[in-house]
Amino acid sequence: MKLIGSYTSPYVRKISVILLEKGLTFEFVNESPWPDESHVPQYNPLGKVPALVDDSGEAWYDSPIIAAWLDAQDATPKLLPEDALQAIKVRQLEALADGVCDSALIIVREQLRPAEQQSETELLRQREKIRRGLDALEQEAAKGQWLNGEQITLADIATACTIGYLNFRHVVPNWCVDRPSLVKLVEKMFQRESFARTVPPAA
Ligand SMILES: N[C@@H](CCC(=O)N[C@@H](CS)C(=O)NCC(=O)O)C(=O)O
Repeated sequence: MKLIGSYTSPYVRKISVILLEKGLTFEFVNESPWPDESHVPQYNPLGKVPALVDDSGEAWYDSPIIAAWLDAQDATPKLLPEDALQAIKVRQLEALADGVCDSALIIVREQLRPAEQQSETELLRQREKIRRGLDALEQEAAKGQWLNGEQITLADIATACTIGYLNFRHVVPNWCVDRPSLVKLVEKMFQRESFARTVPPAA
């Protein structure tokens, strides 16, 4: 299996963590999606990472699909519940965490533009999405040991990757204020070997 991605992408990190948690061996192909000459579109027509190439040569994207595909393989632990409705609940939490990350990425990209071209309205709009998304995750995290009950799931991994990205890019540096359950959850996640091994390189 080959994982096409960059070391700084939170969505790629999510897939690396899943592969490590499941003990699956894979080759990491370091490929930036941004340059014109990027090879990423060979694997994903949308030109985004991650993409996963399986042993038959088929390419899978985007990260929620790759995560579901990996969970459908034999390896354990299972990160989606067997119960179909519970699995949808976990995938919705994954979408929530990924959505917060999407907004963080938009902010980072917007801030790379010359100051006079940046839209304060857009930045505020994305910050509001992040605030509401994190508040919703805090509410879920306050309910139990993990986001979906007593077992770690894809939702916990996606959430910790998103918070890891907020920390890495210093987006909303005060995200932890008044969100004690989320802090507790991600601190627990960051202690796992899979997270320690996928810390993004210093920017
Ligand atoms: N929904 C996608 C998002 C992936 C994504 O946006 N990846 C970024 C890197 S962090 C990317 O490849 N961006 C390139 C682009 O937007 O052209 C997923 O979950 O895989």
